[in-house]
Order: sequence, then C-alpha cells, then structure tokens
Amino acid sequence: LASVLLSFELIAQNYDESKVPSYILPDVLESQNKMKIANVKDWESIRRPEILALFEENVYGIMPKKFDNSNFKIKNENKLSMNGKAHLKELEISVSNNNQTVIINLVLFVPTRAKKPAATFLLINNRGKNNTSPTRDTISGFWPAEQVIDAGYAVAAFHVNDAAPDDKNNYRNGVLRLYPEQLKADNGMKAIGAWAWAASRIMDYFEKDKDVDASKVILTGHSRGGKASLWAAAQDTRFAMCVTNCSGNTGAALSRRRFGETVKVINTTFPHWFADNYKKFNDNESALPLDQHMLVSLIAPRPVYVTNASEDLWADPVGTFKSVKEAEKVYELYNVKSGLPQSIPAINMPFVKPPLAYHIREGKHDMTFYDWAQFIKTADLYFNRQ
Ligand code: GTR
Repeated sequence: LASVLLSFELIAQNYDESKVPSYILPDVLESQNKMKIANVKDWESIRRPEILALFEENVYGIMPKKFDNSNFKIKNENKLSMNGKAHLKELEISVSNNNQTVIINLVLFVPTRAKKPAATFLLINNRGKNNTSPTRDTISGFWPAEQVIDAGYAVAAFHVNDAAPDDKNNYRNGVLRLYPEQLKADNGMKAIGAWAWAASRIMDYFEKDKDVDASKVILTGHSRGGKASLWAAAQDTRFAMCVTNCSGNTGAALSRRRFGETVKVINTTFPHWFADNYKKFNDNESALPLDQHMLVSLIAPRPVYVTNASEDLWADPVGTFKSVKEAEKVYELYNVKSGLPQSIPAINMPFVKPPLAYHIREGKHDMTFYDWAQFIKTADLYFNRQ
C-alpha cells in the first residue's frame, strides 16, 4: 500500500508553471534579527554563519569537524596510465574516531605533461563504480577522465557508498559509525552530510599531495551528488569552485516552488539523506527559515557552475536558475559581478563566465562529456588558463 500511495504522489507532482504557488523567499541579506547585511564583514561574521547553522539544523544535519586521526595509503600507482598521459594513484583515506575507522577509496589521475601542482576536479560519484574505473576499461561521460586530463587538470573521484551507503537500511555503516551521537539527534547528519564530510577528508589529503594544487579544487557532483557538492563547498571554503549538475530539490532548486520533486517526496523516498528535522517541512516549505538560493550564496565569492537538462523537469530548471540569480546579491557584496542573463538561457546555450555559470542541456537527467566541457571552460576562465 505504501508504494501505491507513493507512486500516486509522484504522479501528482506539479509540472505546470501556472500552478507554482506564490511564495516569498527569505532574504539572504537580512539576518534573523532583521539586520540588513550590506558588506562582506557583516556577511562573513553574522549572516553567513547564521545561514550555515540554519542548514545544519533544518536540512543536512550537523557536520562534525573533529576526528581522532587520518591516514593516507597508496594502494596502487601507475606513472604511465592513459598511454603515458597521466599518473594514476589509487589511495585509501582512512579516518578514525570513536574507535571506528572508515575507509574512503580515491582514484586520482594527474596529467604528466601539465604544470604541477595541478588544478583538480573531484567527483562525488553516486553512480556505478565502473564510471570511475582506474583501469579505464569503462569510459563514460559521467567522469570523462581523459577529457579532463587533456585539458591539463588532474581528475579524482570517490564513491558515496564508502562514506554512507545510499540505502535507508545501511547508510549508518560508514562515516556515521564514527559519530554515533548523530544518529540520535534530530539535527544529526545522514547520508548526504556524510558524503560532504568525506569530500572534505579528501581535501585534507590533497593538501598533502604535491601533485595537486589544493587551492584549485573543483568539487563536482551530479543530482544527489550535486546536493552534496553544494553542501560540502558551502561548509568547506578550501574548495575553490563547485559544480552542481542537475541537483534539483534540496540541491540548487528553490523548494518553495514545489515544481517537480518536493520536500515531502524527497524525504519519503530517501529518508536516509537529510536530518530528521527536515521532515517537519514536508508540505510546509513556507515555514523553512531558508531556501536553496541561500546554499548557493554560501559559496560566494567562489564560482558555482549549475546545470539542468531539458527533459529533467523533476529537478525544476526554472526554479534552479531563479535560485542562482538570487545568489548574485552576495557576490555583489564581494564586488564580483555576475553576468548571468535575466532569465533562463536557451537550451544548449551555456553561460560559462564565472562566478555564476549555468546551462540547460538538451536531453535527460545525466552528466555528460558536453557538461564537463563547459565546466572546464569556466575553470579555465577562473584560473586564467585559457
Ligand atoms: C531522484 C531524486 C532526485 C535526484 C536523483 C538522482 O530519484 O528524486 O532528488 O537526487 O534521484 O540522484 O539521480
């Protein structure tokens, strides 16, 4: 019966722009005690920490900052992979706390010919591990390592299941073993928080690898991985740039529009993704003290590349673009001008200029060679590599 009810609800989602409810977005530049935020100092000392705390408390859960120790071990190395174009390192990043250890496996290719340390794309892989094959027996647009290496970047990936299995019965068997108190708290993190936490542990490793320029890491994620890439980059300012591909509800799309996936649907289908507190906002988005434009804003002044796909209305392209536009206000505080157009660009007309880049690609919910080619253009512009 539950699944019948759920599928009924999924069918009942709104895809009609004229049925989007009227809503008022919380002002990213007004603090909770109604203070207007007009400069970087007030943003960084008052409003930014306040918004981070609101997302922790109400959406993604607490992000634990401490652990007992961590170790990095090279499991396998090949200095002549990809026909000599890349140096492959396969690593185990183990982190211990509470007498428990979690191991995150990292695949890293460093371009042999490009200047080192290299700017690096790191993917939070939420799909099959074959997409990030170290032997390159599978080559897919989801993680087109050859294309990224040819552009002169290092390219790395870890799989979400190493941090928290993407399954409501098993998500506890990973990072959460290190932080059992999180499981008891209404504001405890769950799988998406754990994936974001793992991305930061990989950043800890990058800071120690002389081949990687840790000041130029582009954290990339698709869909549920793109929700995690935003949350990780919002928390951890060591990430220089964020890519959030088709991240949709509780990613870059505005929740209040209730277009496509809603908070209730996501919390019902994926009860293991967000803090329990988030369920209070099922069918009650207007009570949220935040919306997702504020998550994008937390990454300012660093660049964010946001995408949609034309056949992926579930992820609300219009609501995603509106969210990114709202975030412009915070970039303006930093005097970083966004050149985004007023309304959503036409399909396959990427706007790649940092700090806020956006495209809607023709086709399905996916991440492709085409998408990556655009991310590389933005990174080239931002890091002056063109
Ligand atoms: C869907 C989910 C979306 C998105 C997607 C994905 O089923 O409703 O929020 O995360 O999965 O990760 O591909």
